[in-house]
Amino acid sequence: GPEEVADKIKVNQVGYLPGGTKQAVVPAGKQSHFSVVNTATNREVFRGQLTPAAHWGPSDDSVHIADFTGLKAPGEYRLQVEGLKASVRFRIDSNIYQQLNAASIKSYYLNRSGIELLPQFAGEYARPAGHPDTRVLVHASAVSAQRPEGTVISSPKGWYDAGDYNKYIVNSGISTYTLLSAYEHFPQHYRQQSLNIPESSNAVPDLLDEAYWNIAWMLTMQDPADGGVYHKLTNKRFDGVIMPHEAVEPRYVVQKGTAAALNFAAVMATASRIFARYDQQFPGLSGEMLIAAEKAWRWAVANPNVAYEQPDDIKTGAYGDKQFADEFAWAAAELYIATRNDNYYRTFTLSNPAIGVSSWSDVSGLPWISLAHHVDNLTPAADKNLIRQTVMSEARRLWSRSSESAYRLPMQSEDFKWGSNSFALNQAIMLLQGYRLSKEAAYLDAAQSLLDYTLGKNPLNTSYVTGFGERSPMHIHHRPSEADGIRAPIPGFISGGPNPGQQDADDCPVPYPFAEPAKSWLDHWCSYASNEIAINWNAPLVYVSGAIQVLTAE
Ligand code: 9MR
Repeated sequence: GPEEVADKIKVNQVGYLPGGTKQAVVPAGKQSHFSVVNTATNREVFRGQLTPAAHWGPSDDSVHIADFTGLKAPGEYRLQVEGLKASVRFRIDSNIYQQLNAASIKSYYLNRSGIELLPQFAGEYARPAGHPDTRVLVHASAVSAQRPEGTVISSPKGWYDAGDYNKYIVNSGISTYTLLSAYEHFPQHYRQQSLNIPESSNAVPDLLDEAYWNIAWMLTMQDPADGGVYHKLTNKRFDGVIMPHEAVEPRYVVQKGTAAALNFAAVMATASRIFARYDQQFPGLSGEMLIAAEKAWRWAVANPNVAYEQPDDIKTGAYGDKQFADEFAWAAAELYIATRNDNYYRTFTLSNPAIGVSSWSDVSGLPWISLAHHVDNLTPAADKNLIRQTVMSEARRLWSRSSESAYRLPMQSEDFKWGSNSFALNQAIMLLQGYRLSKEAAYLDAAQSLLDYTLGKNPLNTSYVTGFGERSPMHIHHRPSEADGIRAPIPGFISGGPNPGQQDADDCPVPYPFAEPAKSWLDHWCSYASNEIAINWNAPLVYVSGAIQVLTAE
């Protein structure tokens, strides 16, 4: 209940790596010390001093930090402070994020469109295929000379975007890219991972097989006649609470746009360089992706300002970004890395690109992440110091916010928007780039603190990932999880998280228990504004859980 969270000790409910930083949050009180107790022996194994209490704006509460980084022995523990109830149990284990990382990727398989989920892969979440999308209508907003009204195209596969059953190119951009970058940055880790998906027996890493399921769909969203890319494939209205195979409303591709073309170009350019080494398994694919990327780029250059305008008869998600400078910079950078053509680098720098923490509408961090990863292999045209310094300055900005905060988080009240957990994890991605460039532990520690936050070290004492942690979401806004008759939601999904906008309040039969930015969350099916799941929110969970697992062990 609402009042029961304030006096709780908050920990990462999944647990910690032996070599990683380990922090808990303790409500402000008279005590100055904490202890950690092994649950098997009931013995105290660690004792430490609490930091002085400090106030955190986003939750309007005062807390101490308990740091037990010095405890490295694997085992199961609780953290205790005199006068308070002990924390939930947590583990220290050298593989602690492996299962989380795998489940966060497996959730994409479980959200696939156009395929039956077989029991051998999906277990109790097996279900018939939904949305073949082999007969999709070209909407009036998308007609062209070659594809007049009434034209039917085939656009199968892809992932459902979120708790709804539609497929959106703009949001596929950052989502697919983030998964591809996880692989590009940590290939060894992902080559060893088995997700038990239908493609697991091929010689391609499962993460790439999973990404390809969506990339294959994205490729069909390009009009071969002109290279333009449709904004989305959608119903006219959101479906009710039904399973995918029961949702049979007509499907449409809607309006080509600049954001769609550039997201498409960036993803295809990134994918073309990654799939190049799997030419045997995917003959010709890498080259095909690069051609598609450049065609989409040329369409965007010729149509630099086509914003998505939701047609009157279409009521589903808009993803209606109107600023394209960041998408141009991103696509140019990915095309530059893929082709080594300096013209793309010049186009990138000419836009004087800023850096920021990315989201579906602001992708300004992504080109810098890619350039920093490839910095030692770029052509002489690239300003390598600028690339390093730009990423480091953004990581430093986040680190300094984190170090000043009572919860040790860069998150400010204004970061608690729709999908706030993805803002937290995208901050972690940027901090991890700072660590990868500098090897200064402070950046890795700050990223760990954000992962801890999403897994329970937060004002609501809740792990936001389904199936992980002692207290986790049970009623996510996700049609299959709600309609399947199974009590537990599909595992491995991160809830959008606290959102003081509460845009769904009128659609909810119960009020949100709290209004504070970091506490404005409702674990109810009705809460699409705080408790939905989405491919762009899970992707940074994949990246961060995998990266911290790998980098801490090194
Ligand atoms: O993540 C999107 C958020 O930034 C917007 O404020 C919100 C309202 O337009 O839409 C969110 O995206 C939703 C999309 O439009 C449809 N599928 C579910 C997405 C997550 O709620």
